[in-house]
Amino acid sequence: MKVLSQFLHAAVAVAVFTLPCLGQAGDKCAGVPGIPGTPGSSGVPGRDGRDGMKGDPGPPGPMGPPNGLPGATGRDGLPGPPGPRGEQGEKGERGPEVLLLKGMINKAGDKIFATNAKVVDFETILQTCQNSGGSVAKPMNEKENDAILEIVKEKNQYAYLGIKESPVPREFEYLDGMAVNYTNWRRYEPNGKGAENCVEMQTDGSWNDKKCNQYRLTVCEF
Ligand SMILES: *[C@@H]1O[C@H](CO)[C@@H](O)[C@H](O)[C@H]1NC(C)=O
Ligand SMILES: [Ca+2]
Repeated sequence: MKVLSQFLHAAVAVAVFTLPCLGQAGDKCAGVPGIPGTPGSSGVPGRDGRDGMKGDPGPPGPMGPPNGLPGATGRDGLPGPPGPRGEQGEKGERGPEVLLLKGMINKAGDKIFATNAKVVDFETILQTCQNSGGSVAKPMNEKENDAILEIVKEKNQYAYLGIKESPVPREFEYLDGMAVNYTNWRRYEPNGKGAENCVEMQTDGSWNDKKCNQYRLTVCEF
């Protein structure tokens, strides 16, 4: 290659120097050097080479988020079979009719709490209490909470209270819209964030926000 190129240079040089003078009519025969030509344009790019070697593994990725929150509580199971019949109590005064016969009554201050032992959804409890001339039991202090709790424990059934979630999630109010002045939430409750609009009392007296379509003990106040 190198030899060939040198040979070509040499050949061109020789050709230039040995060109015969073609001048006519006595012109001096002295060649003028020509202008250098313009460079040629680049050729098309070459093809890609073969794949290189596999690289090292990358650094570990960032840490993922902490474990997910626990899922929602499932629906309540079916109610258990009725317990054995208790002993007959003393005969009481005549009370609100619907509730008196099979029911149980408790007193706190000047409030009377009563149940008809029916386990139904919130809407039915609301209707039953209104039709009896009362309203759904709503404990407004510890003494009233304890009075309702006695009934709840006696029947061994959670009861809905006369408290509902306000339009502002996590804030609860009495059914007439008044702000609650006493609460007894269970630990981590209320946790429904707008999805559990009713409130149940559990068998230890603590409260839990709960959907309104469960079956709970009817307890009214008068
Ligand atoms: C809340 O108000 C009611 C009636 O106004 C009252 O009977 C009750 O004791 C109050 N509760 C507390 C915890 O102050
Ligand atoms: Ca809840």
